[in-house]
Amino acid sequence: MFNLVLFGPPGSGKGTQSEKLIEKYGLIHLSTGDLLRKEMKAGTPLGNEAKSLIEKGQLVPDEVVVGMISSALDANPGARGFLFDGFPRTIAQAEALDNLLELKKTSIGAVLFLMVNEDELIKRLVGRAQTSGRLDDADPEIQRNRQNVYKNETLPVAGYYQNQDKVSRIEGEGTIDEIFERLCGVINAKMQTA
Ligand code: B4P
Repeated sequence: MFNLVLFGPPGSGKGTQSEKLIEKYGLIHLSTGDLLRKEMKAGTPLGNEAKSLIEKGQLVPDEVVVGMISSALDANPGARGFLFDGFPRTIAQAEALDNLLELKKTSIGAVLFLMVNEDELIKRLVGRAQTSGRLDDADPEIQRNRQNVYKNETLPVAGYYQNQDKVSRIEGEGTIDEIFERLCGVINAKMQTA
């Protein structure tokens, strides 16, 4: 099994690149953002709780997202590997993920960190707002809040994986295909030594 974490600030292209990576490597895509939006659309109690936080640019509680990931891992027993997109977003989530994977006798093979400067991120999210219908994209104040939450709560996760020597930093600006090629180069090298 080979498991990847795609890491980066909001708007860095995690969702965009995940679509291409799962196709190439046959991995199961686990995006907590997508899972939460599905719950919101279905109007479940979990979805309603998530909606009130996401609309403010805040994170959903750790136990909620960890529960979702745990169920998704159990639902895919024969997977070749998982691509975690937008998860973990806190140190507590990273620790919980390590424990869940250990129970399944596997671990994270690589953490790919998409590096994009803040002006470019805001530009992309403003662009996405025009088509996504996502309430967390529409308001510049919420976007600023999301970038702050990222710096305070999510960026330390990179340090957590750095201590395990698993982080590869990848230039996240350029065309979607250029970035995809950079990601594949790193993944291929990691897979050879795994
Ligand atoms: P997510 O759904 O994870 O989304 P994201 O971080 O906003 O975006 P992503 O990096 O995937 O960017 P994308 O490819 O779309 O999170 C949404 C919210 O859910 C969070 O704020 C949080 O509240 C909650 N949540 C999710 N996971 C959680 C967790 N684990 N714990 C707690 N809460 C959680 O790209 C952005 C735009 O850029 C797109 O329009 C795309 O077309 C464009 N783009 C992509 N690549 C480009 C390129 N190379 N050049 C130009 N534009 C590009």
